[in-house]
Amino acid sequence: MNKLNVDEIKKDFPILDQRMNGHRLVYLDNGATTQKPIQVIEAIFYYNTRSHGNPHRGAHQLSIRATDEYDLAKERVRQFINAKSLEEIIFTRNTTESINLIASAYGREFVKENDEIVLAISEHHSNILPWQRIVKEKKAILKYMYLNEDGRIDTEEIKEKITKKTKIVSIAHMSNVLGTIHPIEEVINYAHKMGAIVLVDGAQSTPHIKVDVQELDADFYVFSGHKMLAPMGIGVLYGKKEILESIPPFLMGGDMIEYVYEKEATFAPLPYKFEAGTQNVEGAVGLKAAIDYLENIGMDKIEEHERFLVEYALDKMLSIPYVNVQGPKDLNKRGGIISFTIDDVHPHDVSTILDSYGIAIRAGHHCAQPLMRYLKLPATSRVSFYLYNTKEDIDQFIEGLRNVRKWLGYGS
Ligand code: C6P
Repeated sequence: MNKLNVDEIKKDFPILDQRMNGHRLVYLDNGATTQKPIQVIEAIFYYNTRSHGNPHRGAHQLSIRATDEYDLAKERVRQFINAKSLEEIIFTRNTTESINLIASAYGREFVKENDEIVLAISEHHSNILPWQRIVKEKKAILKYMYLNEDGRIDTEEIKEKITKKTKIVSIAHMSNVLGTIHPIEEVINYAHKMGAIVLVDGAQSTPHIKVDVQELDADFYVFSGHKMLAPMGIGVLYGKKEILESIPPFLMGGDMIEYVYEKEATFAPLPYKFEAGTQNVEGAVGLKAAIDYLENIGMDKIEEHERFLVEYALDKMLSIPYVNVQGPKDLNKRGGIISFTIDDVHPHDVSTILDSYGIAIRAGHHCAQPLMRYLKLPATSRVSFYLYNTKEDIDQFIEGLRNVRKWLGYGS
């Protein structure tokens, strides 16, 4: 088997080579954001020292170089998710902005009174609040697909909630809390049969598994660069060309116009119509370098490595009697995120105690309060893995975990 050489990979990430609170740093908060390899840091440095200018706006060499870098990055993203054309790739700030763009622009244009919008109960607030607003504005109806005992959405729930009244289904490919990989192929097929369009929130999936938007037949697919080794402030909205063409612009301003008159304007073709204002070129350059890095290693190998880490961590965690793991136990139905609680200890304390052992994890409601309420949990602790994590990282985490209750004065 062609395994990842994680020791070599780790050398590319300068931030990981440090001690934290007197311990070897173990970074297990990749669901929140990921670290950058030197290749990404250098690509941004070279761009800033050789090619920086305002793209699409100047005839001078630096503007031309910036335009070329921006367009090259977009082409790289197109290949990465196998979109049909460049017109279907829009750069945004992040997943949140991509979803807001669709909810506002598509929602305002096409959602009518009594139309239904269907989400999963496990959605991140970024995939709830924009829909709540449009539903209020349009007097439409918001419905949720609930999870079964295993933390998944099953076929009955899909068929019960998605109906001929459904206009839009918006669902995460992978839950940021439970790690559940939702059956989005089934959701997309069924929603299309019912005449609805589907937005897939790929914030937690795109960094970890191979995504092919044409094979999935998703109408919109969105993700953030900073969760896949790229800088913060660059995100992607993929949309089918014919749908993007049918919706009005979201933000109005420079670079998204064709002609502007005193009282009206015509707009630029796709994708520029949705990219008002000066673009984040260095973010795009960083995203391209991140994709180069990931594909050079191989998304299949990254997925396999994370599966190994999850299996190893789950096995150890499930053997500790006071640790309660949330979400699917079946490895085929989950990605590299594990949420858990420890008997008698608040998740924030778990996180603070682990930090004192050099281990970075996240605790809280993970911007998914409706899910927490549904699970009847105030909060969870969460570990989330990436390609640079090792078996040793998990061993250090488990050792820290075993100390949490002792720290607070419990016998074990
Ligand atoms: N989840 C987490 O720790 P932005 O902030 O726009 O890059 O991503 C928002 C977002 C949307 N959908 C899902 C499924 C997400 O996980 C996130 C970000 C982080 O879980 C920060 S709250």
